[in-house]
Amino acid sequence: MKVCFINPSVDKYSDLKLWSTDLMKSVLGEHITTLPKLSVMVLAAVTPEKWGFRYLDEEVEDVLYDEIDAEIIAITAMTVQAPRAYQIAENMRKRGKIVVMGGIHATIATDEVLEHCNVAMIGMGENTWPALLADYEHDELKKIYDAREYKPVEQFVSPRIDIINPKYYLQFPIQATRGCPYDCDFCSISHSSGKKYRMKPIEQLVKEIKEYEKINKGLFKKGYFFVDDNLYVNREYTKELFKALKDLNITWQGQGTVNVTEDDEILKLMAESGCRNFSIGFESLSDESLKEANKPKCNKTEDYSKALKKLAVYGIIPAGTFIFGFDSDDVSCFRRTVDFALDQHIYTPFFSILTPLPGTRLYDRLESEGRIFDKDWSKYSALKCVFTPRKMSASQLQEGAYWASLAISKMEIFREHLNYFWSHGPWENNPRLKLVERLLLIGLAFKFWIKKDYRQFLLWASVQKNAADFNNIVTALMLNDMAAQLPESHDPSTARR
Ligand code: B12
Ligand code: SF4
Repeated sequence: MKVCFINPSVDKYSDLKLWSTDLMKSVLGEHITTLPKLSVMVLAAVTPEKWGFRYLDEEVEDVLYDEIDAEIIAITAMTVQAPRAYQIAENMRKRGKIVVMGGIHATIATDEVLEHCNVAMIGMGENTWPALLADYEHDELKKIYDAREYKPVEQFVSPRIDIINPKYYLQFPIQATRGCPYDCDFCSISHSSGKKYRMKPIEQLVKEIKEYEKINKGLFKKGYFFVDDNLYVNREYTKELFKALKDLNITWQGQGTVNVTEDDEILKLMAESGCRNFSIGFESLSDESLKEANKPKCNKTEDYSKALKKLAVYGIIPAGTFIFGFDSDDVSCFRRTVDFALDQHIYTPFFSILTPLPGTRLYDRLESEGRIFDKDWSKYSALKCVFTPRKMSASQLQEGAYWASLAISKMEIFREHLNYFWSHGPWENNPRLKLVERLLLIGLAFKFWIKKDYRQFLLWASVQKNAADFNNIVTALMLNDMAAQLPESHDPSTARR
């Protein structure tokens, strides 16, 4: 008996690609993406040994329907992946396979999923997935498996690392905690992870990282990506976690709320533990928008700039997420946010368009007001406007968000930010580039010889005395390349000539 787990691709079917742009493919290779799916690695670990297990990540492989010999096809999907998931499901069902879909979209749109798949899985899969396999063996398959009807998943299952091909991925996913006690209007977390904050025993996480390290060899070690929504909810746990990571000699990136930067002891430990890029969910510069979004009170706009400065002082690249399109946002929000990101040297700001994901309060409110005009889930990527905003038009929102992303992704801007960032170094935890890394930057500059701005940026970085962290330097190229796909756009607050 065999099962094949599929992660449907977003990039292959989208006009705006996250990683696999032509330029990136030409440098990194045809088959590379950010992360493997942690959900699949965890569910592999609770799959009984008698079941053969295959992980097919469509971001890096093709779904060759007739070559898949598994009886059960299990699909994991967030909302933006649902349309592609349904195509795969229908093609598989035509070939007599049992198709099961789980993950956040199956949890919130169960009836829709059942129109395309044999089985929908609601909630966390650690208990429901083995139950489904047992039922299949006894020919007693149900249509819905709802985690709420099983024992609550209190303990963390460690992922099976042997099911992934590390050469496909730029980073490895890790998870220390699950859940977020806050309740932001636009966020799906209460459906996927729940409000209760659960913490993995630190020894278990350390063991998992040591397993990853066995395959993380070579001159350029890959970094880790904490999929935790908020790494700073339980201070004592966070402190112990960072202390434990320190000995592992890894680098990582993660995310959390602004208040983490008020805590110097935690920031110091965070830097020492290998954190190189920390993303803060700023969401908006407007107190009114934050209130509307029910963002936790710890997100105070007056703290933003102090928070960003602190990260740089400790040698952590400041990153942050912003959302455009709240009811109180008018066309001035784009320039205001871009100016802030530039002035405050946010190296990797991520601008998204407010998206009413099904199952959220935001969705219910906009739907009841008749403001959602597009329910093609493939557009629910936070890069397309699917609703009518209050103080601008949908096209202004989309154009403004694109203009903002383009405005912050110019190579000379990344250069200015790095100059500022490196002026705080050198740091003990984030050491200056080694000679071999400098040579590699020069090598990359040759590879990009015809792209003058990349070439100049790489050559410049390679000779800066305090230059540190190879990965963050190269990230600038990726972000610039991603932004380059966006249509030429104008700031909607300025009249067009
Ligand atoms: C990592 C991540 C990503 C990665 C995905 C790549 C990857 N390979 O993982 C990246 C960074 C690319 C990403 C992108 C986006 N993401 Co994202 N992402 C996450 C994040 C932080 C972690 C997911 C994870 O690994 N969790 C840990 C695993 C163990 O848990 P899990 O995935 O929930 O899986 C469990 C259950 O869902 C279930 N399950 C899952 N699949 C299946 C399948 C079967 C068959 C069964 C039985 C059970 C099952 O069992 C698992 C174990 O309990 C989540 C938030 C979160 N904490 O979950 C958001 C999240 C999934 N992302 C979200 C969104 C909206 C996006 C974006 C669309 C928009 C954006 N601005 O972020 C973009 C898409 C852009 C694009 N073009 O791809 C939303 C999804 C909401 C929704 N309704 O779709 C989430 C929930 C965040 C949120 N705050 O709302 N994301
Ligand atoms: S703080 Fe972050 S993870 Fe928590 S509910 Fe708000 S947006 Fe979601």
